[in-house]
Amino acid sequence: MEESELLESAKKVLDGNWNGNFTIPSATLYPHQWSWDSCFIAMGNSYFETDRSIKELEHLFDAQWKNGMIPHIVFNEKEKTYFPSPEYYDITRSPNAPTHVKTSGMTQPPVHSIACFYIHHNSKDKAKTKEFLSRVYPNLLKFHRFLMTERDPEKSGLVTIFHPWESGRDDSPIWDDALARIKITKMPKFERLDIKAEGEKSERPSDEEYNKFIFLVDQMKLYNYDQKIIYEKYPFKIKDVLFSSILHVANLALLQIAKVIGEEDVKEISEWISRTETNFRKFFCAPSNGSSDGLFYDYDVIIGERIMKRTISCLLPIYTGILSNQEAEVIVKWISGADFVAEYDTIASVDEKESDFKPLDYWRGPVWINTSWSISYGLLRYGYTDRAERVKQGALRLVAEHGFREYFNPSTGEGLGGQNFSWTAAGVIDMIMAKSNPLDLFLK
Ligand code: 9WN
Repeated sequence: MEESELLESAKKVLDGNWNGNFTIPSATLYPHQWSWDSCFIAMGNSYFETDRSIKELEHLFDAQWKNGMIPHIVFNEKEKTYFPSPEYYDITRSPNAPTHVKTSGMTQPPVHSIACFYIHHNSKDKAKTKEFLSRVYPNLLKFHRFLMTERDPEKSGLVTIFHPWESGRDDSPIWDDALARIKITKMPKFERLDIKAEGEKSERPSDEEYNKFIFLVDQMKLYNYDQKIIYEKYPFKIKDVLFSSILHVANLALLQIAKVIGEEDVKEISEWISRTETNFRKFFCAPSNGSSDGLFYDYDVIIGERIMKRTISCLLPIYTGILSNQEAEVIVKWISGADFVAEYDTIASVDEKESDFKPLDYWRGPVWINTSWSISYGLLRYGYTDRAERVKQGALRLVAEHGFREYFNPSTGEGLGGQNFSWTAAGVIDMIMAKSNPLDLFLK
């Protein structure tokens, strides 16, 4: 398929999933608005549909909680095919929850400031998008502050997540041991709807994982979504490399937004940035006593240990600009070696040598476009132009040959999960349209 044809097909996917207020991730599986999906979607739309990308994000920000949390799902109340439903989340228990709209009670990776800056950078009407940035700056600042305080009482500059769904990588093997430690005291009654929709049941999280997912939601409800109480009593608390890496870039993007709108008081943001830079290795790297493999691992706050599972998150810090050239080189070796390389030089979500690797199972092996897309920009940033181009061209080929699918078999390229998947389309648009490395806009 020609590049121009692929671009037109990608635009059609986003048009088809737009419902007038926001873009759904995919028609059968995900009929509501998802937070980080909408950010990627807005980035794709920023080249041709400025108004739509603004509307998309403002719809999301309208559902922001009083404590600054941007929820991971904003529900379309007409849609009844997704579980957990708004009734199940029952956010009315929290005084922080919005009352005019139904949302989930947790959050997702903070791509928002990056997406907002993208919209302005790619727009033809800078006056309009400057106004948009002025409008949303308080939302963004409040969200980052929520993550840097409520989700980081240690002041490490690294974010603690309360649920695998907050990571955006639901059934990654990273969570296995932490979930195994959780004893379900009261089994929630529910019916899974995700396995009734499109896709094979074997590609989705197992029932055992799903029971824990719902039990954790029940625990959040038990504590009325009070972040301080949850931090004290909750059984699942993990400082996540991918989440924290994205927040670092988002903080740098927020500084750029402040510059555009003439906001001079950015001390707080600069302080967050230096906290992250100071502690990133302390929490996420194994001590460099010869046993370190140079990768970055999530940190389990409850047991005070790193989670030594080789997944795509271990590589993602190349996207942050925090790494030295030597550290980046180690990551590049992993990306170019046999372990993570998937069909057409894209990157698998789990190292194929890990015992938990499963090529068809969601975040346990398949290739996802958003992570390969982000890593290709990280590679470019550190001067690995050839490898970056291979990852990018590979991702485009994967989609051209196997469709706008949710994820892909790393060994065969076969498309899996939802069809006409929005962020896959958005990634394709951006990878075709970006004139230079977008990370250069933010990173020093
Ligand atoms: C739970 C919508 C979302 C993505 C996540 C992906 C998946 C939801 C689910 O779909 O998660 O939030 O029901 O499986 O893991 O990254 O945002 O596309």
